[in-house]
Amino acid sequence: MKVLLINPPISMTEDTIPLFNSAPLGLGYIAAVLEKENIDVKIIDGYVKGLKREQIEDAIESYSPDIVAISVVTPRAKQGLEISRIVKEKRADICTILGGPHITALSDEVIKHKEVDITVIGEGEFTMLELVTAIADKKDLRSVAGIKYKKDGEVIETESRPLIKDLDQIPHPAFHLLPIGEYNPYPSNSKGRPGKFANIITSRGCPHKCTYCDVKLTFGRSFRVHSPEYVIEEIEYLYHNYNVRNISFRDSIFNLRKERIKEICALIVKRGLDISWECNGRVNYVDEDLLRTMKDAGCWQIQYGVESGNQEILDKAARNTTIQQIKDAFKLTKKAGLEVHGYFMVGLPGETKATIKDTIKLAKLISPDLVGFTIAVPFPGSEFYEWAVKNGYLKIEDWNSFVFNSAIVETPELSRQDVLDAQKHALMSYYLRPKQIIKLIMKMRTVEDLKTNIGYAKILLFKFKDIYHG
Ligand code: B12
Ligand code: SF4
Repeated sequence: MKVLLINPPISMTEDTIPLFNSAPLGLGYIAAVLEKENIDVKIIDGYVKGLKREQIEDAIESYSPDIVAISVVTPRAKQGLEISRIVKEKRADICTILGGPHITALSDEVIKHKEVDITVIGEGEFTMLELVTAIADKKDLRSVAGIKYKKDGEVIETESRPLIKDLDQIPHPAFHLLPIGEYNPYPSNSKGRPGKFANIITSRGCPHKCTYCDVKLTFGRSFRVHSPEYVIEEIEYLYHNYNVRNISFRDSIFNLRKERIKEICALIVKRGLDISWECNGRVNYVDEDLLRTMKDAGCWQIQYGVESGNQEILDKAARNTTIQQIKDAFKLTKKAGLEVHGYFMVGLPGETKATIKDTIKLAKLISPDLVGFTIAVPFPGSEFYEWAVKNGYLKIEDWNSFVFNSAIVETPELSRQDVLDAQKHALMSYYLRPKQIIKLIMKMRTVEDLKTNIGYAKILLFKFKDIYHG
């Protein structure tokens, strides 16, 4: 059995290499599980390579797989289906399997497409292994939990698959099948080390209930972790085999369990790993002791989801954070000598022009080193999506538009144009302040930094849409 795993590109026809990118770890884990059982597997990252239709066709032709399995996030739903169609046009006997966050949310809708044979709901590692084995042995698929498939024109849903209890039983992602060296979330990072970049995940699931979030569908509400030893083994592997010196921890909440993070930090120091790293953090799990330990172990930046500067909007979104916690976290993080990246949103339920002003005001007050003002996207499966559909507020239903720089929701308080204008205004008024410009200039250490900042400035002033491209 030959299995081809594909991460779809942004567009099948245009040049679209994303500005920021990271490795598709979901496919990396699936490939590792299959390889462990001696199954022939290959990954094509069409996203980072900006592959077009012809290149994908060539890849299918030259590898000649028995199964093509595609990873689908909502804005890549059309591309996922198009790749399935290409596969079926080439060879109707190739089995097409779709998985990923969008499929987990809307498997019923996707399985109806004739070019799709199987949809996978939730975590894909062991489902894929069982599926490939069952297909190879020509067994009935009914025994494979967590899928929908078609038999004699009828859609069959199997029993649901429980979440993977012990994450350490999953082998490390198959990094050797990915183009490590082509990934980078930041074109340049003055705190970075010379060497390559890689993203890793140390936990799955989140106990919080933010109404715009769909992560619960795939990973559930229980927080499951890899052991610190597993995490260090992965970093050491990347360090010694790929010269990786810059790590991005992409967990939804990296800092949820303080003692665990301290253990990971202690191991980084003990093993003499000279790395620079950054992570996603949540403002309500921060303290000085933890931040200092992180800094001593090579952390240079924390990215916090602030979302709104208005307490009512935060409460409506069930963020379970307060404005005071946000202010404290930013203060403490800066005090510990770390850079802070603040993610803000415009257009959450209840948003008005006045609440957007509160958000811009808070951004200027807490003054992150980098800010992102994204437009809130109602991903299928989230309460935000249900709210938008129920009230008739979802104005655009083209999946390609479910990206953070596209306004698809309109409420009586805010038109789509209001949301777009607010996002642009927020970014401009944040960055184009003398204080912020001086701060950026002061931080520049290398010619690379200068080039990057000129690039950002050009984008900000002339090609705004490219900031959240992808
Ligand atoms: C790191 C990250 C990125 C990175 C890398 C993404 C990548 N290539 O994997 C970057 C920065 C590039 C990125 C970009 C974007 N991202 Co992103 N990202 C994440 C993040 C934080 C972690 C991803 C990760 O590694 N997860 C761990 C792995 C193990 O999980 P996984 O990828 O979901 O895969 C598992 C299952 O989904 C399933 N599965 C996945 N693919 C397949 C395929 C098959 C065949 C099968 C059987 C199973 C399967 O099995 C996997 C293993 O269990 C997630 C949030 C999260 N906690 O997951 C958001 C998330 C995936 N991103 C999201 C979005 C929206 C985007 C963007 C569209 C943002 C934008 N610009 O508008 C782009 C699209 C990128 C693309 N591929 O086209 C959304 C997707 C929501 C949705 N319903 O589609 C998420 C869930 C966050 C959120 N709720 O907002 N992202
Ligand atoms: S947005 Fe973050 S904190 Fe909120 S539920 Fe999703 S993963 Fe958890």
